[in-house]
Amino acid sequence: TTSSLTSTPTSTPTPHAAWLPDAALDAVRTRSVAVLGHGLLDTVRAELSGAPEGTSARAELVVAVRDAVATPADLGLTTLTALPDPAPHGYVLVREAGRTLVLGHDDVAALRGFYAFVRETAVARLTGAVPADGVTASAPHQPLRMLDHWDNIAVHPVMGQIERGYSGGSIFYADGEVRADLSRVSEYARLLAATGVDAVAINNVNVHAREARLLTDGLPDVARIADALRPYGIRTYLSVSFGSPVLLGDLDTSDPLEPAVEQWWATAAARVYDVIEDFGGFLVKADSEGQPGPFAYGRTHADGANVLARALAPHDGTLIWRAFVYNHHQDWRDRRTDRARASFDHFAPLDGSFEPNVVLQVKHGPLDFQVREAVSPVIAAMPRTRVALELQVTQEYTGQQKHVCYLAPWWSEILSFPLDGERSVAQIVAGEGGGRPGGISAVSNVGSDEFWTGHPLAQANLYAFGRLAWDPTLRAQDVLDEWIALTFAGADDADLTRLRAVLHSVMDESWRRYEGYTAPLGVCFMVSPTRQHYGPDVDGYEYSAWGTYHFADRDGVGVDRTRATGTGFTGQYPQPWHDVYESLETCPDELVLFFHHVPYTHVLHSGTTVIQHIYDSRSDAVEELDGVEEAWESVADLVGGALPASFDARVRERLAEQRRSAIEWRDQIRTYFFRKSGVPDASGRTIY
Ligand code: GCW
Repeated sequence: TTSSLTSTPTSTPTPHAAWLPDAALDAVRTRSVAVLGHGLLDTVRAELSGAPEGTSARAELVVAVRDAVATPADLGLTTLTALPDPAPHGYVLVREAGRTLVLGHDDVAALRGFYAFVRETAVARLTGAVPADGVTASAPHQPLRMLDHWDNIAVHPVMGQIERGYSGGSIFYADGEVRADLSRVSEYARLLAATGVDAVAINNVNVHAREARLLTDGLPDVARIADALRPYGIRTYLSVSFGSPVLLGDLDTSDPLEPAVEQWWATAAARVYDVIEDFGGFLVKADSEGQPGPFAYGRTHADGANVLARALAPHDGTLIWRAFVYNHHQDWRDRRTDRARASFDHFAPLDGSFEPNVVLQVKHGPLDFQVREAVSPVIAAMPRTRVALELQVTQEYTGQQKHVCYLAPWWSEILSFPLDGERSVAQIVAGEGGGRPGGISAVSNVGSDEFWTGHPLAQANLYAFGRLAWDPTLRAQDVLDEWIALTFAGADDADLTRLRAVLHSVMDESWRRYEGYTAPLGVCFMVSPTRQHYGPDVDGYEYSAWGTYHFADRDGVGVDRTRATGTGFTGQYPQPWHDVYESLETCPDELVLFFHHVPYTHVLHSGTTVIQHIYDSRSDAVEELDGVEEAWESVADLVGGALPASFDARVRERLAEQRRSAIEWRDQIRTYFFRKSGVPDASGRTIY
């Protein structure tokens, strides 16, 4: 059945409760509660409605803004001599004698602390680890924790309404307008508030004509969206076209150094803040894949970004400028031009020339959200610029929400990668230990689909993104436990234990498995251009202009990005990676084809040859899917109980498609490389 794989954009089924089902809140509402403070504390009150009211000195759960309380005695606490002060944007949980006090630095933080309590209550039931009495503090590691929506108002005949969206239509737009009923947006904001996300860009970075007008005549509608997000502490951003002064104004130029253009942006920004006082700012994709940009006027990207940044500055707005700039009119014969180099070549020389409210948003890899790439060297190259890491929650290149692919292990690898030899990527973008504070953003995977994310298990990716943006040191498996504990809070203890085991066996290794049957050893792409990047096509992009080549021939495969004989990309890395990636001796196996062109007989550190690795890992990964399906089958008796029938049906439908597609990947890759190399598969497995 393919019907639910292509839900119609305007359908609005009752959304699945995701990680905030009633049962998770009910477990908290049994306590007597007191809520102290204004603003977003009203959201906490709404969440706790039905719970018995207590006094601040006796209630079992007290949620308060720090300013609303003075001494431990106000709260009936006996073990503390003074109340702790939460860090900016953070909260503190105090546990004493069966009571819990949530103290937020401000109202937004108190709301986040409340959801932390809900989470910890659920997790304690799952793992049996009941939090001990005492004080625990939490504050966001990243200053910006943002989701970008590639949603369009108009529906594209092939791409659908959301560019690279796999979850139906947009929750923001329907029938060519901003939706009249934005209750789904409020629900979304609530889910995000429970993870730590604090900003949302509501339209595609490829800004088409209709969407460009959100900045002008669409503003009252944008204000309604901001109203829906605000009660959950989430700020609204707009993607805008760099060409707006021409597109929307009466100007004949968008040259950033033209005074009239500067004035146009200042007026445009002021108009936004007239209606949305706490508006976050603009997000811009310029000079990239056909979007207008400063190059048309012979200006730099600093010139381009700064004119918008100056317009936002008087209102405390932020300008997020994407570093995804490369030549998409390349010739495959030209081996010197390297798309991986482009972002660094364009932006690193501009370090120090951006306005203070500019954040440069850099994709995690130098190519394009692949299942395996090296970390982008740009992240470590601009200490005088605020840099944000960009991830892709929507699974464009990781199975399009038809395949199970829990991405938290991949993001953890990226976030903890010691890019400058000392500091992790997470530390660098947070501005920890030097540099400027940036943040983390990601492309959302949400749509109007009943389960929000197409594949119900893909909800865990959205959840994990928010949690890792708040605390990048969390372990992927623990985050999955949180998601399970909350999502299945309604299950009884025995069922919950079984679901936990099954979900871990289905999801923990799913990203490595996906890597296993798709493009090998960091070579990237090999995806189908005609099927919107879904499924294998080894040479699909090999002779195109997009610069994403693997250069397989009869002797070998991979991209020579060395300084010695290749494109010199390795030279963009600080030590030790500068040398580690340059040499075949030290380059890690999983990236060997990203950095080197090698013969098929090249022996990997693992002891096997490149060609045999290609053969074996494709087959092994597909065989693992048997175990995945068996695991899911083992909880069939929970369907209709702990596991809703529609949830189960959707997962089964997707598992079947995953198997079909994984076999297609396996066979195309194995056959292609057998034909090219002529080397037989030593395992004797069938090559089609
Ligand atoms: O991965 C590519 C996608 C495009 C996307 C682009 C980008 C929004 O295929 O659909 O455009 O990246 O990140 O801008």
